[in-house]
Amino acid sequence: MTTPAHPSVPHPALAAADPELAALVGAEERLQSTTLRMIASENYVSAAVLEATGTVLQNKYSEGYSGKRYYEGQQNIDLVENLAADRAKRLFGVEHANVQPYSGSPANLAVYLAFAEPGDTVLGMSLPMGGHLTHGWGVSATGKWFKGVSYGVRRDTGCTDLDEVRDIARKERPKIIFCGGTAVPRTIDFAAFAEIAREVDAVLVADIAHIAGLVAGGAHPSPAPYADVISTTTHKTLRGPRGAMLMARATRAKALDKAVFPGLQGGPHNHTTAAIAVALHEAAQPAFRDYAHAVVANAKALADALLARGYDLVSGGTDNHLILLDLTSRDVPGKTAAKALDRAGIVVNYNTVPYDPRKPFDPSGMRIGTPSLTSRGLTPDHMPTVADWIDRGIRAAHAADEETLTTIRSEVADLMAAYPAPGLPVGGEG
Ligand code: DSN
Repeated sequence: MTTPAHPSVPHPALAAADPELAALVGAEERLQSTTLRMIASENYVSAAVLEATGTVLQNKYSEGYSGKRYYEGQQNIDLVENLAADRAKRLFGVEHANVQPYSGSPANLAVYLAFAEPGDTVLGMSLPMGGHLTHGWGVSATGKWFKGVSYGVRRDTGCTDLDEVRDIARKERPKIIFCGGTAVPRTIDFAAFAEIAREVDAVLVADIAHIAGLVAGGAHPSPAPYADVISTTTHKTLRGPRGAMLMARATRAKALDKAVFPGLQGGPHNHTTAAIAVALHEAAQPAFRDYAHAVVANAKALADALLARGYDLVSGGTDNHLILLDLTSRDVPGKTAAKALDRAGIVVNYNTVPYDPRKPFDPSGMRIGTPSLTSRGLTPDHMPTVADWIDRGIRAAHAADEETLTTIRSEVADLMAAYPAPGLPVGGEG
């Protein structure tokens, strides 16, 4: 048995047992603490969520569902899973919640297993237009084993044309229709999608992975009255651990549960289930509603500040937590800009823009999100400063001006020091 390290060390047992790994964790804590994290799908979990992921629930196998397990010793695990599922049902206003999917892709795969046969047609938003791989895109198993057909956005508006979706659905008669995606800056019209799905007798899946926290906090309309299935990850705007949930009306419950287990997965990750329960509890508090609205207010303020600096935004702005910047007119590829901003302490991802003339691995755009910085307490008043940093960073990328990037990095770190990140040692003293 090794002697525990000094208790002021953030992870004493880890530091004692594996200093090499502990040093990497510390470095990541410092990175997350000192940078402006603007990847739209990321966030900071609370210390409580973080603690739940590190509990002894990690040690337990629990194939099956509460009350119907294939292993004994589930006295506590059943209650944990019930708590998470009940909280999900209450928060999202749904009849059934399965909290076992390991993450978003397995959750979506379970929907296929539940409601389609290999070779059936599925309709989703095209990946380069803002969709997700698992919505039937060709390189994904969902596009290889099913016939994926897609809708996009209009060239003139940057928004989805629901008449076009209806036309494709009438022609292709998909078994499943996905709405939602990874780079959709505008409100999703769940009612309109539901009407189309009903007309062609398709199962409507609302993939709200990106906006689940906004839905929970009342900052985006809910799909609950309209979608047959709601699929979501738990770690984006919802601010939970890396995991996923499938929610549905009671009539769809059996098929979904069977698809998750035993169809696709083995034992659920009970420590993750526990952390999901904590995150759902946090998301049910009044403060989370404020958070969700603040995420959107920050994104809108940032969009306005970028527009004022002459940038092109897909769809002209945002209704939610993300902005899709089209850098075509700036003559800086998205990847070059994103890598320069990374050196400036601003972490984003390069992204395709609709009708992108460039390749996905070197596209024309950048995706920018406000969930993480809002979790640190930044407000719309900070967004002109953030827009200035992004603008200066992009100009510096164009001019290969490393000095400016270094200057921005220290300005960013100064601001971040005043807004400690949830769940991290203060000041990133990893
Ligand atoms: N990786 C997620 C995102 O960034 O949107 C999608 O799976």
